[in-house]
Amino acid sequence: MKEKIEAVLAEIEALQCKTEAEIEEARVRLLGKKGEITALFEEFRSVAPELKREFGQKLNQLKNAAAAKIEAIKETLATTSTASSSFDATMPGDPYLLGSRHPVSIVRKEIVDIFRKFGYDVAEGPEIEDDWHVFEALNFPPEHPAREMQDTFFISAGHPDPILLRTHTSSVQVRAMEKLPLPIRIVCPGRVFRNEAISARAHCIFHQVEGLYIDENVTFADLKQAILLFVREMFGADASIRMRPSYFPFTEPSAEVDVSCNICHGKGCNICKGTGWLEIMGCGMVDPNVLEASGIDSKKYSGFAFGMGVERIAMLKWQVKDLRNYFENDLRFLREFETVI
Ligand code: 2U9
Repeated sequence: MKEKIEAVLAEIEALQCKTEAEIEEARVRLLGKKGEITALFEEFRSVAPELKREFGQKLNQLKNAAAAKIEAIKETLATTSTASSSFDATMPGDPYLLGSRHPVSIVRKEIVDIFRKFGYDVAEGPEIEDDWHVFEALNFPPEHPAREMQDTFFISAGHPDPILLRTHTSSVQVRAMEKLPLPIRIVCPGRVFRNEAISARAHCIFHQVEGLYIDENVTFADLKQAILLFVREMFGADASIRMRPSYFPFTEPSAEVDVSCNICHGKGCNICKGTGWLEIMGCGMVDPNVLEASGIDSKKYSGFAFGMGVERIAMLKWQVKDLRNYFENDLRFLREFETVI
């Protein structure tokens, strides 16, 4: 019996289990009803009375050693398996860092959506253009300063048909007039390029939304009403407009449009420089020369056009004083628009 007890003791000492199932199997093998230690207790009954005390003690030690070893293995397994599967499906997930729309994109979309609601289609065109679509078809006289190198980026200057970066999206409207059936009612959002020194108030790249409506009997009254409706959608139902006479080669008559200052409501503040008005866009009736240049009969058709700088509208909306913020992609600036998606 002594040898058997020593053999089981050695087995307990060498015992290793990797899974819960292996632990249970070892427990049943050693301590179960038909287990090795239980069998030794059966055998203990027939041990000579003078040896019972010695073997009784040894058997109890063996049983305790087996139970303690099994308990220790269970504990080790529990801690290591907790570490390896620390995944808790009930914990809140890691937040996704969503990007946000750029403020210029937010305002451009707002402007375009308003005109789409009024029934305008959206038209886009190339940023790299030719002289005809940017200047000639838009009634720019040959000596106009915009045609000079210091105002326009030329890709091939001095060429008989120079290639240049568009200085306004009006070239998209020219392309539309050349190919679309009348009536035309479009808005043209896009990036434009002007050879300007970069400062808080000017940049060599900016964004415009221009619009064009050509049909029979389109009048200045239609233009005024379209702009008033747009301004009320964009700046609030209590906004009003005023128009000041202006000049553009492509429109006649032409006007600059001011909106009532939505900060001081006409009282005068430092945003509107005490005037109560903010300049937001230019507009006018399409010059008959421009209609004719694209093959539209100016006796039968008339039209209005308007144009605005998206960064300027965004500056007014959020009172951003320095235009350069819109181009530098500084995350501290862009994150201020995260909730505006
Ligand atoms: C065609 C005919 C006429 C588009 C127009 C303006 C007035 C205008 C400026 C506002 C600020 C440009 O971004 S800005 O510098 N635009 O004042 N644009 S009328 O007139 C057109 C366009 C296309 C065929």
